[in-house]
Amino acid sequence: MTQTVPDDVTQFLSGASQSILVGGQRRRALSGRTLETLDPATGKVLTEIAAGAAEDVDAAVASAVVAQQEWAARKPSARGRALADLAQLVEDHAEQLATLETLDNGKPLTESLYVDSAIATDVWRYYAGSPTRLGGDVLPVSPLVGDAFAYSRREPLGVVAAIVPWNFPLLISSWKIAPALAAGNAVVVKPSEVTSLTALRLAELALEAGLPPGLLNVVTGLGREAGRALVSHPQVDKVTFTGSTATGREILRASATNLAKVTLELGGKSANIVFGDADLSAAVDGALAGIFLNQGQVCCAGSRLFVHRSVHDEVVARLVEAARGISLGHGLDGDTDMGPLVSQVQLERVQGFVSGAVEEGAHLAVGGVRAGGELSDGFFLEPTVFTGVADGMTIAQEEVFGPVLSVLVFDDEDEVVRRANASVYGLAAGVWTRDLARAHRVAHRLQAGTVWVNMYNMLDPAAPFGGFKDSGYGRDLGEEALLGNTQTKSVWVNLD
Ligand code: TXE
Repeated sequence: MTQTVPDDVTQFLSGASQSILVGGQRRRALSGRTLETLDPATGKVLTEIAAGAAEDVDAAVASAVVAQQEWAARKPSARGRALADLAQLVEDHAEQLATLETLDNGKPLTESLYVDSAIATDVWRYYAGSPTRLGGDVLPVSPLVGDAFAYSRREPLGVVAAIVPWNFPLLISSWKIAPALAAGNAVVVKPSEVTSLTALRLAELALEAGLPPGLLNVVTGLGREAGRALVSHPQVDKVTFTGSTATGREILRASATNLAKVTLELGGKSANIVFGDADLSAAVDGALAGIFLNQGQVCCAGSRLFVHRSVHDEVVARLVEAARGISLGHGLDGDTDMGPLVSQVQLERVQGFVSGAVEEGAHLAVGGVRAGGELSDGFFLEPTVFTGVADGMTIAQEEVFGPVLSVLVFDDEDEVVRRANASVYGLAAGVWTRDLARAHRVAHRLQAGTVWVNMYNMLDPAAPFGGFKDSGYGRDLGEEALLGNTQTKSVWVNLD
C-alpha cells in the first residue's frame, strides 16, 4: 500500500506538533509534551500533536473571554459575513480537509469528501445566516401597576467548550462551533487525541476568514488532562460534548462546579426496521449504509436490523453477499469501500463484542475477523453480520461502534415497536415500508431523536440531531442548537 499524499497535506503534518492554537497563534504545549497520532490503515505514526494540559486550557479560555467581547460587539451582518467567508474557505479546502481526515481517521476519501467536508460546508453556510435572524419576541405582559413594554433578547453565553470525538472530527467540530459562534460566543475546542488534525486546520481557516484571534481556540491533548481541565474551568459557560456515556456522565458531574450548561450526545443502539412490504433493494442498501458507513463508527448506526419474518431470509442473503463484496483498504486508495477502525483500542473493543456474541449464541453469518495480508498492520475488521440475535444479548443492547450488524426477526408492528424501544438509548431509528400510514404511525411511536423513513443516516444543518433517553440531551444542528448557545434576557420598559 503506497499512497500519494499532496504536498500541502504533508507540510501541514510536518508542523502538527504545534497543534495548540490560542489567541490566533499556533504553538506547542507549554509542557513541551507530545502525543503520537497514527494512520489507522497502516498502524504507523502519522505525526505528533501537542499534549496540552491545564495551563494550555487556562491560556485558551483567557483569550476566548477577551475575543468574545469583540465578536459580540460586531454587527450581526459583520458576524454573518465572516462565517460565510469561513464556509467558503471550508468548501475551497474540501479536498485538503478530507485527505487529512482520511489519514487521521481511516475512512475512505469519498466519504471524507462527500459526507464530512460537504456537510461541514453546509453547516457553516447555514449558521452564517443566523446572526441576522437571531431576534427576540415582544412579550404580551400585564404589569400589576401601570403599563410596560417588554421584549426578549437572545444573548450569548460567553465561552463554549466543545469536546469532540474521533468518528467525524471535522463535521462534529463544525456543528458544535458554528452555532456557538453564530450566537456570539467564543469557543475552545478539544478534539479527540486520536484525530485532532482537521479541527486545527478549521481553526486556521477561521483566522483567514477574519474571525478575531482568540475567538476559536484549539487545545489538543488527552481527555483526562486537557479535556477534564476545560470542562471544569470556572470561565467556561457551556460544554457541548459528543462521545461515550461514561465521559458524558463525568462532564455532567464537572458542571456542578462551574454550573456550565451542558449538551450531551452519547451514542446509541438504533433500530432499523424492515417491514415485509418494503422495497427490499432500497432497504438492503439502507441497512448496509446504516452499519458500514465510517466502519460503523457512527452514533446513529442502524446496528439492530429488525427484519419481518416474511422477508428475513432474502434480506439476510442479500446482506451477506453485499458484505462479502465490500473491499477493505487504505482510505486514499480509489477502490476502497471501507477503511480501518480508528485505533487498536477500538478494534479490540469491537472484537470483544464479536467474540461475546458468538459465546452468547448468535450466528456469525459473515466477517468477524481482522483482515490479514497487506492489511494486517492496520486496524481492519471484515464487515460482520450476525443473525439469530436475541433482544437480551449484549450485542443487541450495547453500542459496538464498529462494522457489526445484528439481525433480529419480528412478526408484527406492535411487537417490533416495543422491542425497538426496549433500549436505554434513543438516538435514531429507520422504518422501511410502502405503507404510508404505517410509516408515520411507527415513526411517531419510536423513542428516538431522529426517525428516517425509507432512508438512513441522512443529516442536514436544518434538522436538529440528538437523543432521547441515555443518548443524551440538548440538540446539535437546527435552530435548537443556535438557541442552545444563547441565554434569554427580558427587558421591561416603563411606559407611564
Ligand atoms: O470516547 P470518549 P472514547 C462511544 C463508542 C466508543 C466509546 C469509547 O461506543 O466505543 O464511546 O470511545 C474526551 N473530560 N463513542 O473512549 O472518552 C476525549 O478526549 C473531558 C460514541 O474515544 O467519550 C475525546 O475528545 N473530555 C460517540 C472525547 O471526550 C474527555 C463518539 C470522546 O472520548 C474526558 C465516540 C474527560 N474526563 C465514542 N475523557 C458518539 N456519540 O458518536 C475523555 N474526553
